Amino acid sequence: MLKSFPRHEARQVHGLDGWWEFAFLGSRDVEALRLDEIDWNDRTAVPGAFDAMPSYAGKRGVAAYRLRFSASSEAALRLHFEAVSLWCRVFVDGQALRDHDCGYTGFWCDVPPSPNTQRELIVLVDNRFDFERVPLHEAFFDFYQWGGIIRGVWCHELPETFLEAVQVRVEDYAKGTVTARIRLGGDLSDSIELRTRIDGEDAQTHSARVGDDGWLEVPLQIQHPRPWSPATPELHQLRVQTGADDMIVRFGLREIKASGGQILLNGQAVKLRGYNRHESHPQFGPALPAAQLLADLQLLRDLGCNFVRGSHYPQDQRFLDLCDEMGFLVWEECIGWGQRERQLSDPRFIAAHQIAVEEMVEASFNHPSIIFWGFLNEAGTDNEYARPIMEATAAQLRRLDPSRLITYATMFGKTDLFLELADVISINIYPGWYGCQDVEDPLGLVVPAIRSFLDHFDAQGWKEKPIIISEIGAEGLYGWHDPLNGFFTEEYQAELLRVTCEEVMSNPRLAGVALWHFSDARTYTGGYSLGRPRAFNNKGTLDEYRRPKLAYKAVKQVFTAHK
Ligand code: ADA
Repeated sequence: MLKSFPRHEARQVHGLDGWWEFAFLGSRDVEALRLDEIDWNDRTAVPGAFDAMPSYAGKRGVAAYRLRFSASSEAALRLHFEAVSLWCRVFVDGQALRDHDCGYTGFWCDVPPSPNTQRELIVLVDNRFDFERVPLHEAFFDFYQWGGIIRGVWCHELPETFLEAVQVRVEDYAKGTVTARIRLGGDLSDSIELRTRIDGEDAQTHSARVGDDGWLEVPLQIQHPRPWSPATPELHQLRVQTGADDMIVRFGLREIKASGGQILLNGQAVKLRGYNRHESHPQFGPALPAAQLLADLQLLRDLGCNFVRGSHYPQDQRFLDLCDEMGFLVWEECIGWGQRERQLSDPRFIAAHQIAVEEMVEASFNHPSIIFWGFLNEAGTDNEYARPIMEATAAQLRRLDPSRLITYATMFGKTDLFLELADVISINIYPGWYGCQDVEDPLGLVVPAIRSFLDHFDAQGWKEKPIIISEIGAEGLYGWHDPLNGFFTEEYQAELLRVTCEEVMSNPRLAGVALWHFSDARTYTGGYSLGRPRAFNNKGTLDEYRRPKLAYKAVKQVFTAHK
């Protein structure tokens, strides 16, 4: 089974992916449900989205999953769910252990010890929209939100003292100095004995104290530091051991800064050439097989890209591991899409969002590929009601990780109120698509629109901030051509993206682009989809099966010429 980092050599970790027993219970009330009433009449794949399977396509309701697994008796067990969408409650041996309400972040679940080696795991999953229960998910998002245990499940056997997290903070990427920040769980003594080993180098022993914030810090020097960059995606590994436990994390030595209107990677200006990407496939929903994760990156590499925006939620950890290895730069984003006052000022939403941000950073901290933390795509940032959550999230991200840049994609470019919070200004704009129904030459709008934003930001005094276009694009229906090259043709889409990419690559004021978007993705089923032929967002440069449209060649030509 493909285990993303962190990994373990000493700790027993059991992969629980496979065929699980399954029952779709529809509109049953979870609170009133008795587990012994469930008629386990089917099976399903974990990871997988049950409603991406033909038998349950489009269904919303409660689904029950069951797996019997074995683990050492009396061991303290912790289950790790990499993502369950949208809501779930976890039971072991009939006991409810915890709920979780964000469909794209991982979470842990402590399992009480038992004299038995055979355990029964049941997960009730609910993919219905319900603001009370899943405030981060809304039916109005322009991407289909499937249900199920959509990413891997692992069972960890833990000794009395164990490692909860190891974060590698790079102090000086060129000299190879780093600080390992370590969080432990279980029985803690005043002074903790640790062993560290970097790559194949000699192991070192340390004795350290846990700080007031619950972390202990160990300074480390890498003997043979190799900087990470897209051209040289060199990775290092750190193994930390304490007592009977260990954790192996992978990291890269690199520095990311914003200065003089540019994004600087290891001190050198970098122009971001890339795409927004949904984890979406007609057959698998959001639970992409390993081969597809790799295929997506191979296609992006062939297109001449160096950048991916994970729209609009944290991406699969296996995908991020591949980005580290293949040298992609990543915008990792917390779930959000177009929220306004009702959500942004609701205490349940604010609390759930704060937890999701924390879970995102915790899972993804060590990926050198991630250069931006993003949040709240296209929220109501032209309005003061958004101020508290925008300020709080920016402060939270800076506290959790001062080493990366933060940004958010705004649809309000010129009237946005919070640009001072972002290290990088990121604008979602659709010149030549939305709102151009009365225009004779819609393609002619693209370059002037882009430049007018750049002039505006400079006039507002944001000359120091890098600016990227975080979304731009047009719909192109795969295989659709007409003699007029009209809207929805592959030709119109290809030309719009060509003009855009030329401008991005030749205009020094732009630090990059994330085109909207990599591949067509299923969206709403209800009335909203009337504006989305086939109920897909068809602005993909590839269709949903990753078949290239004409835009593929157009973008590739420009991106590879400027590489
Ligand atoms: C927005 C949004 C995307 C998508 C896009 C579009 O910018 O962030 O998720 O909906 O518009 O296609 O209109």
